[in-house]
Amino acid sequence: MNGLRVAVAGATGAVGREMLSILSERKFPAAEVVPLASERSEGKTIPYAGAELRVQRLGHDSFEGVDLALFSAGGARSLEFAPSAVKAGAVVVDNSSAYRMDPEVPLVVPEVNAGALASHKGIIANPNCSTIQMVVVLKPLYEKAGIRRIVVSTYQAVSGAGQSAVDELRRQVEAAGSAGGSGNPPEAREMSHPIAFNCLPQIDVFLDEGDTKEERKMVDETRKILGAPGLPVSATCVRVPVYNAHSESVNVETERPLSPEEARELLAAAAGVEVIDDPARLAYPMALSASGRDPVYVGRIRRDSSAENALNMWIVSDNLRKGAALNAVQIAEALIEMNLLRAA
Ligand code: 25A
Ligand code: L14
Repeated sequence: MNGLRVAVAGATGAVGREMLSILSERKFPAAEVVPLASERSEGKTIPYAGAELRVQRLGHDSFEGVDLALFSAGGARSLEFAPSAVKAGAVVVDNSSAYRMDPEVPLVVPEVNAGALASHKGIIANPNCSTIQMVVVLKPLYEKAGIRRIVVSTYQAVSGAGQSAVDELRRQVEAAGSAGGSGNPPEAREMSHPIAFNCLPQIDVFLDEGDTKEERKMVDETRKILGAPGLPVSATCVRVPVYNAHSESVNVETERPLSPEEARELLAAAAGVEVIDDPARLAYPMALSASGRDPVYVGRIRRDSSAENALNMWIVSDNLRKGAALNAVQIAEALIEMNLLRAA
């Protein structure tokens, strides 16, 4: 193979920029990378592998000769433009929620269900960031002991809501600092309420039953990825004033007994997972140390004595990397390895 022609839709966004740097870091076999974004960014340059690439406007005609298209420009753009990319002969890895629950579309975390890629029809969906980091850890426990129920609460960074939300937290923190703590309450634009020095139990929109769409995505996507349609999953998703990396408190009830020691041993051997669990040294996963790194970190693994066969744990990962851009590039690498992606 002489190298692939790779398009990145949404290349100027928080996830898109990460996609470009991960493609280059991992020496992805790209002969050419085409950054696409909205007309706002047309003609600007963006760094890739030590060079500057000129951003082109995303259009239906952007995919001539493209082998692989990574999409991260929001669901509306994926619905509008991914079919054009497929028609032009590209395989699409889509980071939005647009196609995830489509039964024709594989929803893939390579460490968990790479086999699902074999049935793809041109579009592969990249799961929600909070779901990805949870299933990477739960899969080995599921295989060993079965899972009866999952209860998860998330502590999600602002980078998940895009570059504009990162800018908003920075603005609010700086405004509070310059007012000596006694200034006006910070103004909220990107999120429903101020996020600096606050926690917001709302990510994405509210649905009829009182859940948010983010909570619903965690339930539905976990079931689809694990191939466990009826699995009881209960999720509460919270935005916290962290710039990058999502944290999760996970309570899991297994079908068969599983000790914390056994769980630690399984997870120490699992692909993509790093165990940091040494309370005597005050060692546990944290957003600040996970940010900029690839693994899913797990710690605080302990028995929950309030239920039978129950464990508690704390899971942290970089939501822009394993939660989005890295997982998408790993999907593309798996496609190449499985001979499911060929240069046009
Ligand atoms: O539209 P939706 O469905 O509501 O969702 C879109 C939002 O979800 C984010 C995305 O992040 C956006 O906020 N998003 C989507 N999937 C995500 C996921 N899985 C996700 N976030 C996390 N996980 P974003 O704002 O970081 O990136 C948006 C990208 O989409 C491009 N885009 C938007 N509309 C488009 C379009 N592309 C083509 N056609 C359209 N109609 C968008 O390009 C961006 O690449 P852009 O040119 O409109 O925006 C570039 C502007 O972004 C700011 N910016 C981004 N990164 C930086 C930056 N500025 C400085 N430094 C940076 N590092 C600038 O303001 C620039 O002008
Ligand atoms: O479904 O933290 O990929 O706001 C994108 C935004 C996941 C959550 C998705 C956030 C969402 C993310």
